[in-house]
Amino acid sequence: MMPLRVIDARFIKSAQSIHDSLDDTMSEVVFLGRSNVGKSSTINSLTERKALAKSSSTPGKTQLINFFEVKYRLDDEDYALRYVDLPGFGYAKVSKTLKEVWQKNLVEFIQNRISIRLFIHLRDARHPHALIDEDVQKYISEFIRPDQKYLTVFTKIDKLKQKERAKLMKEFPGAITISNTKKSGTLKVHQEIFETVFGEREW
Ligand SMILES: Nc1nc2c(ncn2[C@@H]2O[C@H](COP(=O)(O)OP(=O)(O)OP(=O)(O)O)[C@@H](O)[C@H]2O)c(=O)[nH]1
Ligand SMILES: [Mg+2]
Repeated sequence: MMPLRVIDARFIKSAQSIHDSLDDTMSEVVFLGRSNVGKSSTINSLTERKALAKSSSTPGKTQLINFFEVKYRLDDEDYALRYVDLPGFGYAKVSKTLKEVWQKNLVEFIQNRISIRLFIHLRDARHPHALIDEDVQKYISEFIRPDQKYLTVFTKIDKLKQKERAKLMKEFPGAITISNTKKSGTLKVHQEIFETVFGEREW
């Protein structure tokens, strides 16, 4: 069997809200998480591009809803979907309601966008119990549809020692861990994306 791979990835459009977004005819995978957690870097790792999505060490780099069209190839067949890079939610140390910390436009987008099939919630491997992330997970669980899936991906796993990694994975068995600096973990994320959108496979 030929391996699953991305054969094409391109930026299509930035939108301010659901109202000026692309038509909703193609399946979408959204990347959401705290500012600076590595959403844009993860999109670059997955697509093997250095700067498809703009990343920066200064939090708040991504301000708009950014759409990318991504083409996968598996066994000589091509499959198209979209990645959506979202602005991060804030740095609140104490948990607040989502509406307070995140823009209304984003809440509207993630709750009402028909074409979303997968929510990839990126979380910092060093702070797995951040209140804001626990709130986001709970919040998504309140409106997630039967045709949608939720996935936790821990970023910056390179910052953890082996023992800490093992502990994290034991505690979050359904989660995937990645490093955008070491380029590890991306295949598993691709397989989750592919299965969610195009159906289950034997890998
Ligand atoms: N060590 C390490 N650093 C990472 C990893 N992923 C991202 N970074 C760094 O974290 C910083 C933020 O990355 P971005 O991809 O811009 O984060 P973002 O979530 O898109 O941020 P906003 O757009 O501001 O919400 C950059 O300096 C990246 O180089 C990782 O897996 N490991
Ligand atoms: Mg970003």
